[in-house]
Amino acid sequence: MSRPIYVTRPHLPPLEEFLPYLESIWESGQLTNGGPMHQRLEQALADYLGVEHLSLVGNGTLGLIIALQALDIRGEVITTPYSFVATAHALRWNGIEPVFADIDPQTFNLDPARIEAAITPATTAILPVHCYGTPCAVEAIEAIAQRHGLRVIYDAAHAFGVGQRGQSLLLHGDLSVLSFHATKVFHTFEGGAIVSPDARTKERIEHLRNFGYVDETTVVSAGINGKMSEVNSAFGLLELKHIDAALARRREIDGLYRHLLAGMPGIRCPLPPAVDGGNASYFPILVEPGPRPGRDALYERLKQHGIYARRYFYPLISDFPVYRSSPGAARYNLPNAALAADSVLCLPIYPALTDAEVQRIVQLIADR
Ligand code: T4K
Repeated sequence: MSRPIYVTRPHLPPLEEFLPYLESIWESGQLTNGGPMHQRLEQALADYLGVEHLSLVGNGTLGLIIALQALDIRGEVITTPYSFVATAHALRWNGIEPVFADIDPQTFNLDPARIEAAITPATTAILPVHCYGTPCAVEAIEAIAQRHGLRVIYDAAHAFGVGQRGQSLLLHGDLSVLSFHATKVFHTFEGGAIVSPDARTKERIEHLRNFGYVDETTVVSAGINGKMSEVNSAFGLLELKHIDAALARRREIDGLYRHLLAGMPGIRCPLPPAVDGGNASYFPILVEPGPRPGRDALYERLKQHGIYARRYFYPLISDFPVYRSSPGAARYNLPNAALAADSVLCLPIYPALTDAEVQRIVQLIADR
């Protein structure tokens, strides 16, 4: 009986490698609130990602909530329906109305033309997602933002380590928010980070993530508990030692899938290969309509064989009852997103996945 294969499995280094970090935390007695592990991880991540100002947070969702607070975003924000539900939830938690615009079918990211068409006098910002780690049309989005005086916060939950023309993707927009959840390319069990353009914004974010405290007696904002603990930070430091090998293995798997799936009737690999700065965080395939069983039948078939692929992102965020009455949420307004939600299947991809397992998955797809 083969082991179950999930859409992802967290990378876990040998346990012995983590013990010295734990000993150090035990010795220091500092468990959270910006201790030495936290400080070291912030610096190490900023260096690794090629950014200057990075603030750790407890998870990506808190990161989005805090980022919106830091820029004092109100009113309406244009965002994508084709994402994990946390993207829109972060708006709602700030009392902001999400306005859904359609995606570009090539990239699964917000289509700049549809963003511009959705702007109203109440629009204050754009919240695009670098879906599956594919860069958004950053130049076009920034041009729109400038023309209309809007802020841009990138949900970069999938975009750890993604580069464009040798530069970090995280340098675009007013802020970028990463997720370090266990299912992500780089993880700290739970965690995330906000990348800021300057020291002042970073400082504001750091007050917000610590209840608004500046010092023992001064509170400057209605902040929240958005901190990362020392254990999570220490694990991040250890993970960073393994990240290049993990990314290399992901890219290998990405290449193997493409090779084995090439020319298979009814199956398309919609994204470019994860070379040139890609992080191979997901491996979406498009199951095209035709005589063979469709996407949902394939999803079920794989499940019967112990392979837990996922329909990221089905349903669309705009299809959930809490968002159905938001502006732009009707399916006729979002034809590309609706088609993607109904035809994409994300295949398992993670460093410990073996070539034989990839072959088995592809064989099951071929035999459907
Ligand atoms: N923005 C975007 C665009 C996002 O994708 C996300 C999160 C966020 C914002 C918010 O960031 P965080 O607040 O989460 O930091 C998962 C993750 O929970 C979620 O972080 C992620 N996006 C989303 C795309 O995927 P589920 O509901 O698919 O999780 P779950 O528990 O079904 O896990 C998927 C598979 O991973 C499981 O079948 C088995 C495997 N797994 C999972 C966990 C948690 C493991 O092997 N070990 C584990 O510990 O949402």
